[in-house]
Amino acid sequence: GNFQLSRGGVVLKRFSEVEDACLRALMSDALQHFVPRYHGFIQQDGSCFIRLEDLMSGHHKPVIMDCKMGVRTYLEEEISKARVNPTMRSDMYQKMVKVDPSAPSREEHHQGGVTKLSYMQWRDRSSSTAELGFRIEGIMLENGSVLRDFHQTQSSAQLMETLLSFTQRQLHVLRAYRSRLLALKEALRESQFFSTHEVIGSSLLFIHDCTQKASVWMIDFGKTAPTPEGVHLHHNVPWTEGNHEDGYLIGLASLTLLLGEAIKQ
Ligand code: 4IP
Ligand code: MN
Repeated sequence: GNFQLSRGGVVLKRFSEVEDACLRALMSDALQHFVPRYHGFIQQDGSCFIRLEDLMSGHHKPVIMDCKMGVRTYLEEEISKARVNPTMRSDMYQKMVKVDPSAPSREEHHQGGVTKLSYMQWRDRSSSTAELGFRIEGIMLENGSVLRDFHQTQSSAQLMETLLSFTQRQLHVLRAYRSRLLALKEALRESQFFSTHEVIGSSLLFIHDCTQKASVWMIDFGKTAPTPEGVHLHHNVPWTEGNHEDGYLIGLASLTLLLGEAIKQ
């Protein structure tokens, strides 16, 4: 998607002011060892790119899974946008009917469009996001092929099946992932960044290969914003409009639990 070519252990990603600010803060935070190294931004061919450590470069034929974290994947401002100035997105309507022709309301069918809010809410409800606090976005296999058809992977049983096939049931991989998540939980507890940011649309990237190496990284901070004055987030309670909660820790707990069960199987 956003990523450009990798050169010398660095990947380029289209510049975002929001993400740049997050990555800067993260480099000296308790989370620094869970985030790819940030090397600042550059101009190239008239566009601006951020330069990130290439997490795949230390791996031979890596296998990768991207899990988008949180109980919602849209910003609260999407709600006011949909109320004040609703823009009908035909591209999102198309994506929706392709997965489930019965998903749009009669009115949305009539308009051939949905608001971004409506689309994102449907995505969150019909995946494991709303209930379990994370969803699988994609998997890249050892041979480089990419699987993206997880739109309706919703139940714990479906997720378990996917986790087992992603790891090919290798115990050392499952264990390494689980301990990395436990370490992340500790780091999140200490993190100044996490206590002051609403983390929306961010992913955990799981990477392993045929050696013993397996790790998890926090990526994608394009919708991660400092919390408003006076708002203190818990990250592990339900979201209601206005409380800015992201449910990040709900997703982390779900993933940790699933890995624990996978280890026992
Ligand atoms: C995408 O939907 C993702 O939610 C994108 O988030 C989001 O970009 C897109 O919104 C939306 O169409 P699918 O994954 O179902 O295709 P992410 O970039 O985190 O994957 P935003 O801009 O919200 O980050 P649009 O408005 O960019 O189309
Ligand atoms: Mn995406």
